[in-house]
Amino acid sequence: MRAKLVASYAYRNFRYSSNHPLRIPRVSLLLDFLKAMELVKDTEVDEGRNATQEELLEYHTEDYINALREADACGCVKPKYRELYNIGTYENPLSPATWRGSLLACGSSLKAAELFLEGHISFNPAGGMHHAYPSRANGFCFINDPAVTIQMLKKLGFKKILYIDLDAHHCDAVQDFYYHDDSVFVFSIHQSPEYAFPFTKGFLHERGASKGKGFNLNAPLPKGVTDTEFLKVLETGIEVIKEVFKPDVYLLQLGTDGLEEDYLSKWRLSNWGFLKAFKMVREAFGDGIYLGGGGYHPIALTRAWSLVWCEISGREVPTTLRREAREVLLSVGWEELDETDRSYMYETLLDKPREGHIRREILSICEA
Ligand code: V1P
Ligand code: ZN
Repeated sequence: MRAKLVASYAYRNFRYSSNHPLRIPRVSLLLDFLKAMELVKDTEVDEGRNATQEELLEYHTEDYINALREADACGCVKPKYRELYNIGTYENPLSPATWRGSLLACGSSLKAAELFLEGHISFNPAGGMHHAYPSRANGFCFINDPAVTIQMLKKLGFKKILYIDLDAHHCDAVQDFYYHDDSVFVFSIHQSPEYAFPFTKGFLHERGASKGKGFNLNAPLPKGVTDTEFLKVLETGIEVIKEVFKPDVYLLQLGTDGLEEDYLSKWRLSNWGFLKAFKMVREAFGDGIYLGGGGYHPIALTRAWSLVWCEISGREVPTTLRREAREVLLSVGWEELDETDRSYMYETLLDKPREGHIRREILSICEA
């Protein structure tokens, strides 16, 4: 039983507020879908754990962590904290997800790393909150589980840690924290900051500084990216990393917001391309620690993360959906979904590749 899905129904109680893109019950939906598809056994599910204060303080500041805890306890955010810590805002609202949900999501990434070190292949779909700064919430993220986990691995003695981020948004806070560090290589493929959040970071020329020079790699891509372009860039990035870095361990952030159906990005990836990208990373670097990330279309993300789960648990991707699984998806009642256009989502799990020609812009990024 090597594969472990670090996931829990507890997130049902830790939802973001209404109207927020993360209000959707992503983890429970994935669990319900996989169960309905008979793709997961109870023994393969690990409920995760909360991160401890000590673990959080390896990355976050004590004042910030105390403010999150305090806000959760009183159900309110002092204006001073809103200003200082960017919590209680439209993008980073106060809800049970702010502290309790983030604590479990972060502890679950730590648990995924612990399971990995015990010989499992683990996936924490609630992880990958790559925008949270040491003392500032940012881009829906309050606690930076990738960085807290990397800090734990460093403490355990890992000398070369690779972080790959496939989310459609650049991992600004992770990049910043390890920018001067040659023991953590950060590689991100994302929508160019010229047109997408976080707007200020993620440019091609950001290659790390001082000791960390050469250990940060960004691939900022234009709108409309298809599987062909994305995979070409990933292939090039992997080649570049392999020339300079032999990781002892790697973490892979698997945000699904680059999928065509997702309304938070301008990309056009199919879940075939997403799965292929996952396979390419595994082929290059072996098993790793797998984290979720963005993903705002409930059905698209459930299908994509199910493919990841099939891959790590050694299951063949089913060609059709069981009736029970179709009902799980239909019960989502996703208002953005055009049921005629998107009916394929209820029929199969794996889409066809979304191919396109490779634009000159993409080739010049690969050459740079
Ligand atoms: O673009 C912004 C803000 C608006 N300000 C002027 C800047 N925020 C983004 C934040 C995206 C966070 C993504 C998180 C992750 O990387 C990891 C979990 O996926 C944003 C976007 C956007 N398209 O990038 N906010 C929203 N969309 C948004 C949409 C609807 C309701 C609320 C926020
Ligand atoms: Zn994202």
